[in-house]
Amino acid sequence: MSTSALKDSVLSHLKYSLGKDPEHATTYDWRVALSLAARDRIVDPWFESTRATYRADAKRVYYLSMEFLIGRLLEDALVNTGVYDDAKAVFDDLGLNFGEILHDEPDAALGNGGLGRLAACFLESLSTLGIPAMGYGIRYEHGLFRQRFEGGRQVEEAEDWLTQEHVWEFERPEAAFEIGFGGQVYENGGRAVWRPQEAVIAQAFDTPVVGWKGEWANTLRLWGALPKTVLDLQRFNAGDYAAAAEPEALARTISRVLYPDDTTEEGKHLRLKQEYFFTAASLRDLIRRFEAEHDDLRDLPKRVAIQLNDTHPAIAGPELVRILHDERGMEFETAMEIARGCLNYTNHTLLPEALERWSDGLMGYLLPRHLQLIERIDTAHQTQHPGIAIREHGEVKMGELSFIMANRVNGVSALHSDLMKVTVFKDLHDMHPDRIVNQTNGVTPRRWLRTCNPRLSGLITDAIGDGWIKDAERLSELEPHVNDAGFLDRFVQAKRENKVDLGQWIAESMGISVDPDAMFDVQIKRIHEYKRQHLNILETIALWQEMRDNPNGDWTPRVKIFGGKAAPGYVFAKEIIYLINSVASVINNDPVTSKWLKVVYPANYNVTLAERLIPAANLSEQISTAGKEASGTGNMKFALNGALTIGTLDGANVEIREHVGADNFFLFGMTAEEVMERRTVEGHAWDAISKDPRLARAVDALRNGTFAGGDHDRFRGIADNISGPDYFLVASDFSDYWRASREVDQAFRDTGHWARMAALNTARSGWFSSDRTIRSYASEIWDALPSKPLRNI
Ligand code: DL6
Repeated sequence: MSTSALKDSVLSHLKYSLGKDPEHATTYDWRVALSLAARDRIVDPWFESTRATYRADAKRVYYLSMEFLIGRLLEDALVNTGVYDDAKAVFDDLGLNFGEILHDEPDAALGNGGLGRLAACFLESLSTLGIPAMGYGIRYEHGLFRQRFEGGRQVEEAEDWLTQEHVWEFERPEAAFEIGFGGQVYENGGRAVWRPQEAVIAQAFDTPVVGWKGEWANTLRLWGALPKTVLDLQRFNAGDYAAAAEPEALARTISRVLYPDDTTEEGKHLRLKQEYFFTAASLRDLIRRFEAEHDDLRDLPKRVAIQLNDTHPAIAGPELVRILHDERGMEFETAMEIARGCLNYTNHTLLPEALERWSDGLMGYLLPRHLQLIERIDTAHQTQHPGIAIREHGEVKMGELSFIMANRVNGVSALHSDLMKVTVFKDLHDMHPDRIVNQTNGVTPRRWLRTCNPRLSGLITDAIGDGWIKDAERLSELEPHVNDAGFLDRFVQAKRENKVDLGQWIAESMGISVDPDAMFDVQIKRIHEYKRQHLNILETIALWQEMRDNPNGDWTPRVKIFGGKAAPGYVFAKEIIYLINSVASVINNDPVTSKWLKVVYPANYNVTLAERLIPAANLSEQISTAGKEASGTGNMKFALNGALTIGTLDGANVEIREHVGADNFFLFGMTAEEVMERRTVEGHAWDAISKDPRLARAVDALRNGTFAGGDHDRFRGIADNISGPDYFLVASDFSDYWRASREVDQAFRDTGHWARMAALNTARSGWFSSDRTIRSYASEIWDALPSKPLRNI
């Protein structure tokens, strides 16, 4: 499409969709007009994709996820449909700041972290590969909370992305289902009949997700909760206005907020309602679609693959059995077989506290028929495979339920899948040895290299053409260029310019000046003890202390950058945030060390901030306690963008190291096995501290008020934890982390060698594309084929 056609389209939307003339249009107006013009370009391939799917009678993939952390959509849409340069030209021509317009878009923060972002990458890859698919989730009115720091402490504020029009979605009032809760189960003619006590309407909102080159677009269908009756007119007429509006308020609560917690469950009643709400609506929707084309529900597994993203949609098992058995009159065994033929389950964590369990009481209260069916599923399974129960101690274990109801169960990295087999699902794996398969995570190279890092992606395309964008493993064609001094210079230049941009942003938004030639050392992820941001800050403290001891030393300058939110109820994680900010304010104001060391912690880490930080990183901190991080996906984004990793043998770090080469990765710490062994050593933390004076001094600084204006108690909790129970083995891994960090310092000084290692990370990270992951799900789990690409633009 030509620039002038795009310009006409933008101006036309400005006038006819927004009712504004260019003289009075605000940044918001221009952004919406451009988004609508871009959306117009997606609608035709979207319709065509649907038609092609029907024509081919293709198997469909349904990805059920409580979270889709999609972030901003405009830039992605412009890049994927090939009109980014035209759009920029249009706005240059209009004399408007294109960057400002792109940055006006709010982040759609419909997820907590890795699990939700993975779902977003998967949707994009499904479209790029032309696999007929649909993402199903919840249209939260308030996404993940906004984080602010007040005196260094995290403060949460409601996120309100939907106060502006969400221009990418299409409301579908006709796609609506009644979803019930509570009530009783009756028997009628030998069949169970569930009569819910209350019901809400799940209504669909569709967002097209376009793949690379606009060849295919799938749908993200998010359910919003609406009341069956908007207003209780009798109460209204009686003058009780608040009570009259109650039905609406209660119903809407279901899709009001995203639970801000990715490891523990809170607000259990509402959370279980949310889970059933979107799962039940999605199943009804896909069955309706199936029945529009096919007669026999026994064919469902041939036509439909359902992926359960974690246990959150695990109620899909009993719900599908309920529909087939209770509503359609199939034998229970047949219903089970059909359900199991369609369903697959991805596990994202081995942390016991994150594996969902629902009390029989709550399940029986909200979903009485489902509880009965779960009992029956449990009995049927135990008859064939005695020894493991779905229900235990008055609770339903959703991991076990998901496993038993699934055709395939997958972990998200090789190590994690192996550990699943010997830990959380050991017994079930022994009974069903073929069920667990591994699918190592991936990230879309369109957003996480092509779009977020135009300098580096431009350089790559100049060197090897743009085939890598669709086939990221072709990044390996960069390998010969890694020996070319000219290429390496440009590689270093691209990174440096990204660092200059980030440095400017840090200066403007935080008032901290950083040296773009210092090492940018980044740890961005949710704040959690197992991710060990406190190990990083402890090493920072020890380094600062050594610098002060030796102010004439030849130190390698570092900017330590942190980003991440803590679950609001997770007290220890919030203490870690407070500590990092307190350390930052001391170190950043120390004239002795300020030329070598800075600590930067921008608030409100989100997808957009990740897109800013990752391209500018030299070092990626992946320092979780081995065996605890299921995979990680940030680790892949950093490597793809030419950052070197300092990391433990955890999650996908293991595979990243194998791919980029051990020489291009800074390894430290205990293995998962050593971790388990070390925990059995009494006094392990104290033992580690007594052997490492550096560590002892750093821990002491937490106790003597160095970072708390003399207050000895403020960080005592963290110090006591590190030197006491230290479940995540911060103390025991400290010395080796220190050693590896000093190796990093040395390596960074050899700029030529560092550049080569960084470029090799990019060249060898193509395997971590989510296209590879999705191809593997398609062949090993879903038995779904890509459909033919429709057109080239
Ligand atoms: O699989 C995506 C992502 C992994 O990369 C992370 O390692 C893992 O922590 C994360 N899990 C979650 C929450 N899990 N639960 N429940 O986000 O999944």
